[in-house]
Amino acid sequence: MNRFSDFMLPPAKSTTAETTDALFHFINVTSLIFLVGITIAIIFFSWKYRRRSDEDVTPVISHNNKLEITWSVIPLILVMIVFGWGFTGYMNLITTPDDAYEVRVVAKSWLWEFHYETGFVSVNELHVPANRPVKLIMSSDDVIHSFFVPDYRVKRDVLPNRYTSLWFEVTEPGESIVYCTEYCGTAHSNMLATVFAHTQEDFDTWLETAGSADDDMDPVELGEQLVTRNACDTCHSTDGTRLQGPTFQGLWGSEREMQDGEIVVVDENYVRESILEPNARITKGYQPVMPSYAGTLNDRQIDAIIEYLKTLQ
Ligand code: HEC
Ligand SMILES: [Cu+2]
Repeated sequence: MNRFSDFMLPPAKSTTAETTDALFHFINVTSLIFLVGITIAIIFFSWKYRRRSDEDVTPVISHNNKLEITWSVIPLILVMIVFGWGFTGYMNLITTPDDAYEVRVVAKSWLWEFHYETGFVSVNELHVPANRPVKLIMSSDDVIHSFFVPDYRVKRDVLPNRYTSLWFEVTEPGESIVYCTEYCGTAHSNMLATVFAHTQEDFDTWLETAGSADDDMDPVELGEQLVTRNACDTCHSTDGTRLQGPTFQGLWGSEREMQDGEIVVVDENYVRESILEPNARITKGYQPVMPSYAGTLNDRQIDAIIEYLKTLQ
């Protein structure tokens, strides 16, 4: 069963995954048994009752009580088993344990933001303690996204103007991939994140040091890191390639034409405005798809990104 299970599904890394998998295998195996049985019966009967001569006449059979009850009751039992099992699993998935550790999730086209109790925000990296229930309170800044971690067997839509939540308990420290599983535009397939499950102790240390590690870093180096950490590089290249957004190469100090014809020189204020209010002015030839980083990046971080952009000539 284990080998079969590994072949069918990714490794199960949450406490609720086993119930989900058992039900999945039950439905699959019963369907397979019926498929094979019915196929064999069809082939056998069409051979056994084939027409042999012109005198062959089909007998008239109006009904058969025993047979009809059997083929109604057996499927009813199977369906009730699937219902009971599925309902229990569903109730477990929607009832969050009381002592859950809460993380706020904000989805934006096309990245995931994770806000922790300390005010620290990580982008496309979710850090959680293992062996403790974690509750995600999720909403979207724009269109409908969906948070899906195959390893944990959990998935829930993330909507604008409304909170949805989801919980899981990771069984051991490790990494798992998060997918956006609601088609949300051109870079939907890049909307990935990684969950890092730590021991409670490692998690506490991580949370304590997260963010403050930036304090004594060189601004250019910090800026470069922030561009990756905040997924700017999914839309902006540094080598001249055009992605969703204009390349950062040679951007600093250049003249840019806006959609309304206005000419802007890329300076500190323009970069700052682009990061906090990307839709205030849209660069000509591009779509207004950049998410706002207001509340995610602080002044020091914006300064660091500016210093980094200056080096990309
Ligand atoms: C989802 C894609 C996306 C992400 C992520 C993104 N941007 Fe943008 N960005 C764009 C697009 C598209 C434009 C051009 C349209 C506009 O002006 O809004 C743009 C414009 C800009 C501009 C102005 C460039 C110009 O030529 O006028 C700057 C500066 C900028 N982004 C910086 C950033 C930084 C810094 C980050 C990360 C903190 C970031 N962007 C993340 C898509 C993105
Ligand atoms: Cu999405």
